[in-house]
Amino acid sequence: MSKSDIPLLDMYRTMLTIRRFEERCNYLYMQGRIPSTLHLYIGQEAVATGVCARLSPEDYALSTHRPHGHAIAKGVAPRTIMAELFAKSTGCCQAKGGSMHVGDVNVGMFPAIAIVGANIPIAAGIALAAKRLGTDRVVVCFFGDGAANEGAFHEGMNMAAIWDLPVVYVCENNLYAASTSVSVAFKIEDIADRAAAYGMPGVVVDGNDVVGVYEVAGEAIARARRGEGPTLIECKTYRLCGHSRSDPRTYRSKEEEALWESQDPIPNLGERLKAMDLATDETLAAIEREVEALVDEAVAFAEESPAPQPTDALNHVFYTRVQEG
Ligand SMILES: Cc1ncc(C[n+]2csc(CCOP(=O)(O)OP(=O)(O)O)c2C)c(N)n1
Ligand SMILES: [Mg+2]
Repeated sequence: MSKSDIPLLDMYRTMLTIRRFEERCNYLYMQGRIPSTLHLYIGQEAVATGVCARLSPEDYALSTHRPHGHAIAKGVAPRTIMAELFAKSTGCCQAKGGSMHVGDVNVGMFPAIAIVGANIPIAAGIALAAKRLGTDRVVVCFFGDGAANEGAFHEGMNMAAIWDLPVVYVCENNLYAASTSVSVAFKIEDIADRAAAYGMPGVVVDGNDVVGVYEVAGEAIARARRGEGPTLIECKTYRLCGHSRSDPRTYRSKEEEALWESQDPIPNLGERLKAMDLATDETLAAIEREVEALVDEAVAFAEESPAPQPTDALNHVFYTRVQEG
């Protein structure tokens, strides 16, 4: 790889934006300023970033109960995500979604789906529509290790395979489904092995290495775009935070957490950028300031935005097709 081939600085900025955005969300949540719940993506930023860096705004992405990182990487404006978390009318779902449903179809980010595994067959359906409409759009479907043990995984993967649909399935194996370890939920080492059962390629990649993710995703997306069908990518990663708002994390050891903290994808990429002479400490500090300002602005926008009106409650909820003739 040559230095100019991969948008490393852009990906560093995106990863840092996701991290700082979510750290602020956590702080605001603890202050009681964000209603509902919060599942943070801290530690997994390299996955969303490396994959979405390969997508165009016309391509689609689907997410889960842990969607902020995917949404930011796919191009949803952080200020509209923050406003959504604050339940304001300027939110990306106009306050009807909240944390677990953020999205913006204008940039190809479907409102996230919090039913574990449910987005897998839906992604196949969207890919079928993209194919039948004659577009070259690709659909990326992010889900966790827990979703790979849902029936919807089998149905969606099989359908995508038999119809050679332009979809890339990205399983973020962060070693836990809430408090359940993959060691008790799977008899196999690699979830990607299941791809063989559907007749599609299965690839394992270090999900904390944004460059590795970018390369693997690039191949899978190009394959889907050529009409050659789906791929299952398993990204081995770790969430450096609790499952959701109140998680004492008693199901995992401090030693395990420390090991993964040493593999934090963001400082690791920072060091790599410096070693490659693509950045200095000052470059990285400037990106840090830029990101902090962006998050400050997102919070100010959310705070200043109006709450929805009671009369908005039924807007955009029902679709009525008027019969002609
Ligand atoms: C069908 C279904 N069952 C249970 C839940 C409750 N639930 C929410 S997140 C979660 C764990 C999901 O684990 P995983 O798929 O590995 O994603 P991660 O939380 O690790 O990102 C569960 C069981 C749900 N949302 N949907
Ligand atoms: Mg998981």
